[in-house]
Amino acid sequence: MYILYGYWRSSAAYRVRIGLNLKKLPYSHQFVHLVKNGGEQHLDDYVALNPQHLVPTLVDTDTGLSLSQSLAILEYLEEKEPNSAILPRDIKDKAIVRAMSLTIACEVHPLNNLRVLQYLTGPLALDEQHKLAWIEQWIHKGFSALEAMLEQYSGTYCFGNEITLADICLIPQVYNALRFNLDLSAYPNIVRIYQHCNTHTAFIDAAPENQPDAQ
Ligand SMILES: N[C@@H](CCC(=O)N[C@@H](CS)C(=O)NCC(=O)O)C(=O)O
Repeated sequence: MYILYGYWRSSAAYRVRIGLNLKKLPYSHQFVHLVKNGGEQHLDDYVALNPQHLVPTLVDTDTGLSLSQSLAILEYLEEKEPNSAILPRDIKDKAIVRAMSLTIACEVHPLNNLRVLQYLTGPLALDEQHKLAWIEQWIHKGFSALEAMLEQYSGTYCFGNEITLADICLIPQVYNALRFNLDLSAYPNIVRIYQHCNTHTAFIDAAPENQPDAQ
């Protein structure tokens, strides 16, 4: 059994929800509200579990493991629960899928994380318009790079015709971009794959609006 500490709008928790759903692994939620009372990710009990002050954290009650970092969690699940694989077997294919995934998870997402935005608008006194310009800058940089990779490698999904870790990373990031009303017309492959993934129950059930803590 798994326990997922997450928040409905967290892209990184959204990734883990998709992975758990794809592998049909039952899990229970522990909600960590990232905004209320200055952010429950900073409460002592949660920091004891995850010293990074970030969601998600996955607890595996079978092994007693408590794990942070969505990509580490997804790779752990992939090795422990290999059904419905999210990484190709071929080492070159697997490396490409990881490169696509990291294009989102390392180059885009961290720059637009809540605490980064709070630092920009707090200590650095950026106004709302400049904050949005910052968000757009990093999403466009990452999506341009990914679109070129998709041109080369995509099929129905990011890599060929099977769902992989790359789709799991992409869909929450597109959700995030749409939240900020970004124009995605320059990325036809990204939009096509986003729309297609969102017809799949694993993605629909993981969507932020379908979470019990969604407001
Ligand atoms: N690289 C981490 C990122 C985790 C992360 O940034 N989580 C965000 C939500 S998507 C968070 O907890 N933010 C809280 C904050 O910024 O205070 C992962 O993939 O798990």
